[in-house]
Amino acid sequence: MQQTLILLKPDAVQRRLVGAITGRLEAKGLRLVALKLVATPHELAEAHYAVHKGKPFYDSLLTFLTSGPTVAMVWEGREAVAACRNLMGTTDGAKAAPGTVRGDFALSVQNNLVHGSDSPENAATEIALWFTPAELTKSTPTDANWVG
Ligand code: D4T
Repeated sequence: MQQTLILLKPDAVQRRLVGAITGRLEAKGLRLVALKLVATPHELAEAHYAVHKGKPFYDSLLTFLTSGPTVAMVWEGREAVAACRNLMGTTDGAKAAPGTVRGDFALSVQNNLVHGSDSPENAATEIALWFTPAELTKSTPTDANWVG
């Protein structure tokens, strides 16, 4: 089953939107595999956003991600990567579609509340950055026949 890394960034925690955002992922039918609240070390933020190194917004992005606790989660389900990206909405909160997390709760590009892996390959890399194998639970959801 496909897995994805979801981060509720420091703005989501500070704005007390953890429950609202997590509730949407649960309601969709995704299964929670791992969850923790992280005071993100600078090196972890650098590794997570390595693809953006050198871009004008890189330094401020790292400052933002290390500015307060982040909720790190792994979610699992059919097409979990695409399903989460669709629920999140596009990067710029001002332009994200209503009904998405960013469309409903964000106005900023940087402070856009949530990160979701953009491919199964990147999900595997990112999950390994944020979690040890022992932190990833395995279970069979009791509603599997209903959710698919
Ligand atoms: P993440 O990676 O956080 O899920 O966001 P996206 O996949 O939607 O967007 P992204 O990788 O292009 O950007 C990563 C992160 O950088 C911030 N950002 C982005 C920013 O501060 N200024 C910018 O101009 C851009 C393009 C927002 C998300």
